[in-house]
Amino acid sequence: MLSKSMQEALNQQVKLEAASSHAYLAMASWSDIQPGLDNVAEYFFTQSEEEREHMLKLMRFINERGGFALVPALEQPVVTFKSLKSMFADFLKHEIEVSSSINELVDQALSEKDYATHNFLQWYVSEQIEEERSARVLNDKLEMIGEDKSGLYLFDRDIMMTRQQGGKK
Ligand code: OFO
Repeated sequence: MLSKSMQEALNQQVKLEAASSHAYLAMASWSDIQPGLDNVAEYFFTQSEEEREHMLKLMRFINERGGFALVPALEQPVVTFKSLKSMFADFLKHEIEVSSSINELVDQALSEKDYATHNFLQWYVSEQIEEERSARVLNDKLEMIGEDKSGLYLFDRDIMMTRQQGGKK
């Protein structure tokens, strides 16, 4: 059984995962209307769906453990970006924030001796390591490419491989 405070904290994470899904959906749509970024758009559409799955997984856990998972209200995310580089910088920043939020949940689970939640959260800990890694790799690549058009062409062509290398389909 979840404590009231654990339940509230997990519901906050539900909201953060939903907000991530929304933010990445906006990145997908913006990329979709830029010339030559079809695969970047696909990358963020997929990423957005994945964040929704993270949200659902949390909601099911909260309900299974005797809590009540709340569907969160969401604000409109940032929908336009000044460049591809700035969008990817936001992506990394966002993932770092999510990781730190997961770490706080792990802390709370430990301090409440809630080992079931602690165990459940380990999946998110591993997932965040992977997601931060992908976001860092992509930011590093963009840094190297700079304004080089053929580099950007290859970046778009190969972006889905970044997911596969991280074990994602
Ligand atoms: Fe939910 O996995 Fe990243 O944010």
